[in-house]
Amino acid sequence: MANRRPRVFFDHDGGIDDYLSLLMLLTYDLDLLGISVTPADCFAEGAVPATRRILDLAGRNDVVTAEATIEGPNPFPDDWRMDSFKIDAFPILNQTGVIAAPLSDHTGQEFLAQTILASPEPVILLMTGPLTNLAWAMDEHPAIEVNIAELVWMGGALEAPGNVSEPGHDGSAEWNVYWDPPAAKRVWESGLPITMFPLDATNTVPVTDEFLRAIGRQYDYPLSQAAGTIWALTARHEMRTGEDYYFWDTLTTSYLAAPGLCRFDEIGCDVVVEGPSQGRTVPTDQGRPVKAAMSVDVEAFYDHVLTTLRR
Ligand code: AGV
Ligand code: CA
Repeated sequence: MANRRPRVFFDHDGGIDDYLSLLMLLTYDLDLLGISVTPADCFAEGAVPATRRILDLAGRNDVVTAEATIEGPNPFPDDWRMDSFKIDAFPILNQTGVIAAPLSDHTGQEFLAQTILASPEPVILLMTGPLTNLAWAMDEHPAIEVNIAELVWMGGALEAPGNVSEPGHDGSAEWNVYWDPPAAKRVWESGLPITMFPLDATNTVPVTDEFLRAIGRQYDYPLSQAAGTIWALTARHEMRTGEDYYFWDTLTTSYLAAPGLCRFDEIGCDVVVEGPSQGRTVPTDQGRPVKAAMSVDVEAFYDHVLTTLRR
């Protein structure tokens, strides 16, 4: 019998919910082939060891992590990127002072390409940050495209307003596109099947005080303890960053185990690469077809997260 577990490569960008996505992913019934860390919503010096420490905590030091080195044109605020150092310093992740989960000799972008090329079966590529490494990999190693079964991506804002509020920008873009608009455009020009989780869907699932209390009540489970501590960093997020914290990347990740939690539309979509709307994803009939999550079974999703972390 062939091994039917999905083969997944994870590219994340070290934001708070990127680590929570990793914790969830590690509980799912799939083969995690490797991880690349994009230096976008993080500093790689914090995010790479934090990722490896989480792998150690979960008993998964068979998974290799690699540090990607390409930077997009529109940097994230340093204050947000600093959260990666806080998570890397959490006592629960620093009990021994050694990290067992391996670090690749390759750059993250090369590791992503080589891992996908080497896979005997097509890979699901889960990306919870900018599309930079995929765009690079498709230019440098065009053969990877046929070995990617599906791109599952947190990014974009279709009917919903964007979440970028930077000088000179009109606010219509979501950050993962805005960090590197040409990368998104490059991926759009490919033939890859794209399943995206734009703000239209993620706006319906904020991290609420009620959710944090529910996680607190299941602190006997080590995974809930680690996740709850990470989530606590999102407290009063709007006072720091001007917006609430959402289950952006975690909703996207849940698709790999519970694809029925969202309702999807097949739509045409374009990416704006320059000017005041750069990074905007525009729905248009002439655009490139994508499958976009547009609404969520909200209570079922919160339940899914809580159940997933009871271990
Ligand atoms: O736009 C959402 C993406 C997700 O991948 N990230 C955070 C999630 O990891 C960027 C982002 C947008 N607004 C933010 C973000 C905020 N207020 N704080 C931190 N990151
Ligand atoms: Ca992210």
